[in-house]
Amino acid sequence: MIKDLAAQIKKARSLILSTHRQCDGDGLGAQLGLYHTLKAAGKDVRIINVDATPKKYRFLNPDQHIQYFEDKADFVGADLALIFDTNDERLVEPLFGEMKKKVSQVAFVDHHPLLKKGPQPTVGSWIDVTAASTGELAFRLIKELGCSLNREAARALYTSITFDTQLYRFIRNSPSSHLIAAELLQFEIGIEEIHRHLFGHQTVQKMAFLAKALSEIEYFCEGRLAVLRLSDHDLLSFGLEPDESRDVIDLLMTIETLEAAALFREDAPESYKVSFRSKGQIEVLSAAENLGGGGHLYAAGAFVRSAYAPLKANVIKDLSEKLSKTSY
Ligand SMILES: [Mn+2]
Repeated sequence: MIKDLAAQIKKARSLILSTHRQCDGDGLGAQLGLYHTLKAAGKDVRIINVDATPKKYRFLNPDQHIQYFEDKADFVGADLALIFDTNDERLVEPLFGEMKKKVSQVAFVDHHPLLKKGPQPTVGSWIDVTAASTGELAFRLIKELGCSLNREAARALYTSITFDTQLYRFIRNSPSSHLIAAELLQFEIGIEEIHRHLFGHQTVQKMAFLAKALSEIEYFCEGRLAVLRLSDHDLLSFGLEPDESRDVIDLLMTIETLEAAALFREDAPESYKVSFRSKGQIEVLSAAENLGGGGHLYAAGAFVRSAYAPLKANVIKDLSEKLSKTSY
């Protein structure tokens, strides 16, 4: 619970903040938001992430504040570690294993449902699935601690909330995202610039990549299901990093007839990041869990080692069965 967690943070002499690998704007903004407030309050706090920050977040100066876990010999423990935007320790490996050895307490701060098949969060974690973003949780934690916000923290938290709600489209029927954003705006954080960094920075190469990728969408279930494969060869040949394919599935979901979509991003030969989205008629979390992943009810994913054809057939079968049980 939040009160217990705030007490742990107050008690800790040293803290580490982290997030899942291939971080996104939510986990990154939440950890930077808490980092800047705790630092200003004089705490010994470090951010250690599993891998590099995608370049579109450069405006938050991540490399000035974040250490990247490369070598376990260099890893210095702490009293408390907080891991944002996941409660699945597998997404924090190999850092998580070192934390278990060298950090007295590791807690997740997250808004994803607990996995039905998979590891459970550590004792003392704070999971609230009603929050539309992890930034919202970080904001509430800062308030609970009685710390004061500053401009850098406000920019990071605004990034988190705006990214995960996709410009306030997915707010889980709660005014919280807007109310918090309104408070953050008092710091003159340059929101239009942030929106541009998050949603308006497509490159010419990205557009060329999209033109090719979108021509390869396959439709099933009378246009209610779309499936798309992005090959690592295509990403590389257009000079893109994997993070730049993150918004492709959201683009698919703007197709009016669609109820659900699956995106297969090939990270290496026969190794896929599968992403699922649904507009709400069917849940897609169980489809991700069947592949050893997790996520939210209507937005989920998994890392899978498999050849493409059987993986795709399996996913289409699963999703079309779910869709067949719903009405148009
Ligand atoms: Mn999130």
